[in-house]
This record gives sequence, structure tokens and C-alpha cells, in this order.
Amino acid sequence: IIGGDKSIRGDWPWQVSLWLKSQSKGNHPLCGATLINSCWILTAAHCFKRFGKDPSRYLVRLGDYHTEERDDFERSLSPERIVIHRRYHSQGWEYDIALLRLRGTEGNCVAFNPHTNAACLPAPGNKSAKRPSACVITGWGITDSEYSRTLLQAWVPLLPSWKCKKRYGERYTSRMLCAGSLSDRRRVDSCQGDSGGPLVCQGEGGRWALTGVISWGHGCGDPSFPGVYTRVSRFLRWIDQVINSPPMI
Ligand code: 4AZ
Repeated sequence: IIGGDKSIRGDWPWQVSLWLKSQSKGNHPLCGATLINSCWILTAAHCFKRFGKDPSRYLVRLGDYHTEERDDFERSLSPERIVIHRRYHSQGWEYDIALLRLRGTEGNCVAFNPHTNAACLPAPGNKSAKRPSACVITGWGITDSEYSRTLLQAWVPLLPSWKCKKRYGERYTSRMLCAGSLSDRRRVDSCQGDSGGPLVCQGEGGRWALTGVISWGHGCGDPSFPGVYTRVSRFLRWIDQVINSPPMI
């Protein structure tokens, strides 16, 4: 996260970190992710580009705050299944969305507590609802120099799509969201290591909804190249289908 602040422990209880397991080199943080119910975690498809989709190679850590200290509520689990959107192609950035299933029975995989809880999905079908102004990105990714050890947060404004269209051309599509700093005085952006993590926006009644998945962009914190996010509202049916269909054996 560029231009962010240290978060407060427990403020973003849906934040998950995704790790690559390695016995020789120690586990290695790869991506952010978001808990969306007791059994499912939403992240970016490109997180699996390098090391594949064998769930046994990964760990997810819930309730984490400081990556190198043991927090009272943190828990590491291995995912049971990884589902990558079938239209995702590793050469591009379209359909950059994936779901991870945790082990457990029917809606009963992890217990929620003040440090582990699910984010809401956006309400379906209210396209006309006014654009939320307050959105927050969170992650342990690159700051100005290195990965952060504590969970960082940053407020980012959602930008009109034409701003990303203008910069990125055809690569920016209606299944993406554009967000970032408006002025060059304060650079605010997501960056490498944050991807897969949440962009949440606060709606009526103070309810936070998972509006975007941190996905890509040209560099980080460059005011002329905003960050690009997977537009979660376009994938509600896909999410529902994956979660509610029996696993293929
Ligand atoms: C990345 O490499 C990445 N500035 C994530 C987000 C952004 C750029 C790169 C957006 O995962």
C-alpha cells in the first residue's frame, strides 16, 4: 500500500494473507485475500500464475496483523480447493478472480471472532445506487520501499471509468474498477503484494462491502496511472455458482 497508514488491529477482520509454503526457504507471503463467509475466501486469479492451483502448496492466514509476530487470533489453514475463473488468461488481466474453499462442513469452516469475520458482498442489482465515496484498500504489500510487516490501510477515491480507459485503453474493461489518488500531492495506491486483497466501500448504514479485488496497474502510486480492481458486482452470480455447486471430483 502506497500512501497508507498503519491499521488498527481488528479493524479489517476479513483481511486474509495467502502464503506459498516452502520448507527450505520458509513460508513466503504472496497475496492478499478476503474472507466472504465462514468457508470461502475471494482473491485474484493471478496470485496462482507462478505456482499453480494445487491447494497443498498454499496457506491462508486469518486474523493476522503483524506478519512476523504471532497474534493472539491468527490462524493458518490450508485451503481445500482453489477455483480460478475459467475465463481468466495468464497473459491478460480480465477475470482476475478466484475463490478458495477452506476445510469444513457446510458453512462451518472457521469461527468468527473480533479479528476474523466476513466482508459483505455488494448488494445485487442496484446499479443506480450512488457511487460510494469512501473506499479503503488494505494489505501487506510494497510501501515506498519494502513489504509491510503490519497491515496497512489507505482511503482511495473510486474514479470514473474513463480515467482508466484513457490511460489503459482496451485493457481496461467494464469488469474492472478504477481507483486511486486524484492529485499528485498525495499518492495513494495498492502495489505488489497487495493484490488479491480487498477494496471495501462503506454504504448506507455504515455497512462495508467488498467492491473490488486488488488486481493490476502500471506501477504504483503514479497519479496518471490509477490502480485497477476486479469489479466484484459483476461476479456475484459466478461467486454464487461456485459456492453453491457441489465440487467436481
Ligand atoms: C501487483 O503487481 C500490482 N498500483 C498490484 C496493484 C497495482 C500494481 C501492481 C496497482 O500485484
